[in-house]
Amino acid sequence: PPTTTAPLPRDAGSDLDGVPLIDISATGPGPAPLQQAMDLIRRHGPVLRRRLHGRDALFVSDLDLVTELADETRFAKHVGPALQNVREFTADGLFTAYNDEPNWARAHDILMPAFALGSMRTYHPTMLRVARRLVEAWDRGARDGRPVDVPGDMTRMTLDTIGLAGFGYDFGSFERAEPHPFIESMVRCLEWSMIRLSRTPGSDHAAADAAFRADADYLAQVVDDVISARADGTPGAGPAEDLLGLMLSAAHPGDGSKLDTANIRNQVITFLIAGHETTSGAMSFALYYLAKHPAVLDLVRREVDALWGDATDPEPTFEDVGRLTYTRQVLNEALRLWPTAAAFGRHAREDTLLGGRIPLRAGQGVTVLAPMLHRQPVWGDNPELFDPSRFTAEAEAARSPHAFKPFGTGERACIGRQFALHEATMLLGMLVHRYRLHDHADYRLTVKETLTLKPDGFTLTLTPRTAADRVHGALPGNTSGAA
Ligand code: HEM
Ligand code: LEH
Repeated sequence: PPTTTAPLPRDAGSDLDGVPLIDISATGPGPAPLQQAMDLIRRHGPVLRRRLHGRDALFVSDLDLVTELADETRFAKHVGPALQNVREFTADGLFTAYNDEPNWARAHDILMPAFALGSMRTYHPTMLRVARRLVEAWDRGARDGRPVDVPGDMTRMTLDTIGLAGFGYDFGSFERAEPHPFIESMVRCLEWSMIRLSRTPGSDHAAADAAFRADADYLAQVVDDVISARADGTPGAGPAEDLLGLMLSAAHPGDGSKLDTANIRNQVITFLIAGHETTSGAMSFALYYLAKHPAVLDLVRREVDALWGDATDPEPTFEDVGRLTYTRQVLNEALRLWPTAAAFGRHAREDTLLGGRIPLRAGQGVTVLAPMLHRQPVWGDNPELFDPSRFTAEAEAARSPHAFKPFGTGERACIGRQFALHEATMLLGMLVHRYRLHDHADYRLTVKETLTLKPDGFTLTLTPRTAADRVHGALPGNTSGAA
């Protein structure tokens, strides 16, 4: 696994509660703060205090402690330093709203039905249409023997999907050689949110902050275009039953209140970002593991071949996606090793002792670091091994539900989970059915952090699969011990 090469700071001593205290002020969090925190936990254990310029942050990956933190009667979501920075451009949108801001519950209650599993049936045709854009682009890559930029193209696909499915807005990402400017600005805003965490007190960041403000203003401007395309009734601006239609028209099921214009804008920015960034990383990691694990790839092939046989252009149905159970296991296993939204904050509702020994004041933040939770002993003695059989129904039923938290926890957990899983499972199935994947560059995983995680510089070459390649009518069979 990738680790940072810089020597790690030593334990600077521990408080009375026995939690190791690590001062990282000498180096700062660097360009990969999440992987640095993973390294600290590997070295010092699954609960530690990280000190940066006199500010202490508690990191937790221990299963029993995470189980406690998931208790909604004692703990709630914490909008910590990272999300406070994101709030500078998403304000009271769902993801960065404080628990007690009225717009959180209002927007949550209005939008929830649009994210229930059944609603995915509505988005399915759009997801398929955009998946086909990616397939066309990859067909051209295959024909020309040109490597495809995996995370770049996954991002093109997920952005076009949330734009069209959520807002009837077409980013047309596959017609652009470079990422859409919205993506470039958004990535810089996320980077700013992350880098800002390592600032030393007293230093001057006026230029970076001005550049950030320009990017944030541009995001807001794109969103105003998206909204006004709808308000003007511009032809092709999309059906009224999508997320934007719901936000513009729906009244709260309880008190009849509606979302105001400023909040709708914050929600659209939030959904355009949240709706694509992490899903594209998840699909990229899944493809990385498939390219590196031929036995697993073979089991996915059997599953998709059993469903779509030799069809050159299968028409995956909504129900088909539910049948791709092993493909879903692969995605879960990729999200175990690299949960693309790697951390979430919790705080105590009242002064309390975590694990009966770690004092926490009401409102004090704790960061749950999912990649290390996902490597705890509950995952067996070889947690670094990629093995989708960890996610059979039986294996899941036998394991604590708190051992796997890629979508966060409680009422502030990810609203887009089903959306992401439907989109990603369908696309992975389609790609494995259509192409042989070649790890032409003998890619070595390096993980880029822009608050979220992505494999950096990952490319593949492709050749079309032929009928002779396909296992006729094969059943997925025994999916255990697949790695
Ligand atoms: C919240 C992960 C896809 C929209 C969250 C949280 C996590 C997460 C961990 C909780 C954050 C916290 O507690 O601070 C992921 C992952 C995804 C994904 C790993 C893909 C693999 C999506 C998609 C959408 C979305 C596709 C929208 C279409 C949101 C929103 C919230 C959220 C709006 C805030 C919910 C609230 O607080 O009410 N996500 N997400 N996410 N996610 Fe996702
Ligand atoms: O701020 C937090 N913790 C630490 C810093 C940490 C970055 C090492 C601190 O200083 O106390 C707690 C919250 C960290 C969250 C970072 C991940 C954000 C991921 C954004 C994903 C948004 N999304 C997309 C789809 N659904 C949600």
